[in-house]
Amino acid sequence: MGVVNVTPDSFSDGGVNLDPGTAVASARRMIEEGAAIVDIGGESTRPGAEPVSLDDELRRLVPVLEALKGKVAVSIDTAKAEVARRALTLGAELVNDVTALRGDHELAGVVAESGAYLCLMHMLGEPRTMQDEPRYDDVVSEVARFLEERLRFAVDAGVAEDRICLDPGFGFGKTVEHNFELLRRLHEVVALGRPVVVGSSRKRSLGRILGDPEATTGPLSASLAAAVMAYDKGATILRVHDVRETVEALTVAEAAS
Ligand code: HH2
Repeated sequence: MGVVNVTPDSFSDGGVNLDPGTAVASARRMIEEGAAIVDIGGESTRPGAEPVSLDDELRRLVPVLEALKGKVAVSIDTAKAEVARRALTLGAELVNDVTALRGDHELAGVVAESGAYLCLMHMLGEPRTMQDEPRYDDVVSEVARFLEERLRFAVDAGVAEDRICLDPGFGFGKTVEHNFELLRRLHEVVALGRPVVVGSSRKRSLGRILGDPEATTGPLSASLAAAVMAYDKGATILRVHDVRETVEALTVAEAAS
């Protein structure tokens, strides 16, 4: 899954794809490089990010979705039912909701009615405050229990279970140690029986484990190592900014497994 953030402020590619033409070209390039789907977002969820209005999110996304319609498999990265509704009419196939249907009470119905795929992600708190001393007794079992509960919620709301994938939410209300514990024990999330998505690409924990306590991003080399580890531990969808390099790394990992 390639990442295209149509935002001025995303943590690693803010501004790069804010122009619709550039975003469309990036999405097409990622598919050529081997992505199966491109995740398009109009609101940053980086630590400390302020929410974006519905109008602003639609203004950023609609021209990009219109240009990609019917040409590229698209996932829409939003927590807003209205954005998802518009994206689905413009051909999006998957709704990627970092709030796991807790943000907008209408979103579950929109996904259920459309028959789209759905990604449910774990986040402790909300982006503005999520990195303020996150605490867990056991991060992996708490994340797994949360995802199991949100999976039940989505199914009860009418989303077909076989359309749902789960994401432990690397970097969303987690310390460096929490993130690596989740990667180490990813099989406990895989055991829930749904495809698992991991989005560790360029995240700050990768820069911090390399020794920079103030890092806000991680380098490509670390992102590739994390992607290969996640793949080896059972992840089926890797959400990444650097598609070509990740496809190459995963091809080697697959050949050796
Ligand atoms: N990470 C980000 C955004 N959406 N969705 C899922 N399912 N999993 C993730 O790990 C995930 C996500 C944050 O990364 P990015 O989109 O590059 O940055 P920003 O939120 O600053 O736009």
